[in-house]
Amino acid sequence: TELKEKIKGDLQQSLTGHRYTHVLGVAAAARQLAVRYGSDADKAEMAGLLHDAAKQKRLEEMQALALRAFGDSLDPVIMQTGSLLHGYAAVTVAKEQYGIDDADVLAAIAHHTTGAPHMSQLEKIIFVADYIEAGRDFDGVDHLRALAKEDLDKTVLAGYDSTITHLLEQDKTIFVGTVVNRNAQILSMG
Ligand code: DGI
Ligand code: FE
Ligand code: FE
Ligand code: FE
Repeated sequence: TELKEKIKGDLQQSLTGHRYTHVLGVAAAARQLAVRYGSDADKAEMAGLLHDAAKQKRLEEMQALALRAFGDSLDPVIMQTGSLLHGYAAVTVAKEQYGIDDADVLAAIAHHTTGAPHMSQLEKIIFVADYIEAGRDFDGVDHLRALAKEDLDKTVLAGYDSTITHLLEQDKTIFVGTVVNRNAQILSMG
């Protein structure tokens, strides 16, 4: 928890006030979800704190960070898009600045934006906490918050749907991997 205080201090310096508040909200929501679903609350809080640690870096810096953790294994679309890349870049921040080596924590950080085909419970918790943290205010957030108390998998699916619906409404491109991951989530739910 000494490490957590150090991380919070650093994030308060490197993030805007708005983003720092969001990160604390995700850490708190993740801890609550972990308790509810029987996951490790300390790992959930740590992943929540660090998930957006690279969000406000320049694209070139995100690319250099992500390259150190993932080499050339990342989809080129992710590599060229800061909004999709910042979680992968944050993995290197977690490893190199804070010595985090827990594979599940690092995967939860990496996959928080677009999800992944077969997410662990911790990955799902961070994916969901990013939507439902107390500071979020978008159409449908109350539905997601209520669903998150009932069924984590249904909330993951509803999260994908919320993002894709938002992108459709804004005439934004949809990363194909997001759709692939949503399909995998549906299939995993039988
Ligand atoms: O970092 P946050 O704002 O807390 O949230 P996030 O990491 O879940 O999402 C970051 C941004 O990425 C958000 O504006 C939505 C966008 N995004 C998520 N999935 C996709 C996407 N953008 C595109 N173009 N395609 C996607 O599939
Ligand atoms: Fe993010
Ligand atoms: Fe998200
Ligand atoms: Fe976030």
